[in-house]
Amino acid sequence: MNQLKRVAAVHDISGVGKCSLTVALPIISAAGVECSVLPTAVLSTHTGGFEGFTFCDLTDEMMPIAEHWKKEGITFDAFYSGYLGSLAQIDLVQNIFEMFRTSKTVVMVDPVMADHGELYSLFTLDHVKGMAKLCGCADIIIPNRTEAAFMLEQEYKDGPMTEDEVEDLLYALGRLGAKQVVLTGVHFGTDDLGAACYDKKTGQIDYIMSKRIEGMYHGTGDVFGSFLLGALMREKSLAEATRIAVDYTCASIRLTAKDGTGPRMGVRFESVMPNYGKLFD
Ligand code: PXL
Repeated sequence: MNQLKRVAAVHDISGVGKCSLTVALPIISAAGVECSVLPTAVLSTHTGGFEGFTFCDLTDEMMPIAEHWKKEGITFDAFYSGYLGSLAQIDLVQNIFEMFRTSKTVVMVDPVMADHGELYSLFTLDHVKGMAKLCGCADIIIPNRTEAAFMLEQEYKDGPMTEDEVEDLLYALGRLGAKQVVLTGVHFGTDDLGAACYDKKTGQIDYIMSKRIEGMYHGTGDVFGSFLLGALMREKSLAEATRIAVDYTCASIRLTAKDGTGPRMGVRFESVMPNYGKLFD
C-alpha cells in the first residue's frame, strides 16, 4: 500500500452543528487520507441559527503550531482552509501555505463567509477583501454563489442561471488567481442544483448537477469541500471529484430531510461514509 497522503485542514471547531473541522476530519479520513488540523477558533456551536454561542479566537496559536510542525519536518500534500476566525488569520494562513508549499502541494481555499446573499454574522467587507486575496494564492477555490458575488463586487442574484452567466462567473473567479474553480449552488431550473468546475489550464468547464432537495441545511459547504478534497487526494480528476462531492452531499441532505432534524444541526454525512470510503478501495 502506498503511503497515505496528508492534508492540513484549517477551520474552526464548532462543538455542535456539524461543520468545519468536525466534518473535515472524519470525511477526509474516510477517503484514506490523513487529516491534520489547524484550528482557527473554538465555538460552542456554529454561528448560524444558535443564540449566544461562545467564541475563542486561536489566531495567536496558529503560527506557533505551524512553526512546530515545520521544525519537526512535517509535510503536507494539501491544505484546506475554510472558516477563519479573524481578519488577521487571512494573512497568517497565506504565510503558512507559503512555509509548506512545494510544486506538488494542493492549496484548496473555501472562502467561507456568506450564503443566501448574506455575510455570516461576525464578518465585514474587509473579510471579503481578505478572502479574495487568499483565493488568489490558492490552487483550487470552492466559493458558493454568494461568496463569488461578494468577492467579485457583483450584485448577488439567486434563482436559475444561464450557462453564459455561470461561465462569466467562473472566468472572473479564475482571474482572482487560482488554477481551478468549483462554484457551488449552480442551477438552471427549479428542480436541479449542483456545481460547475473550471480548469484554467485546459479551459474545460463541467456541470455536475443533481436533483434539488427542498430546504437549506448548515455545513453543506464544508461537507462538500471535504468529500471533494478526499477524492482529489485519491487521484480523482476535478470533474470526477466534483461528481462524488455533489452526489455524497446530496445523499447526506436527503437523509437529513427524511430525519426532519431541521437546518441548524448539519447533515447526516455519517451514514454515507462507508460507501464513500469504498470508492477508494
Ligand atoms: O459551515 C460554515 C461555518 C463554519 N464555521 C462556523 C460557521 C459556519 C457557518 O455559519 O458559523 C463557525
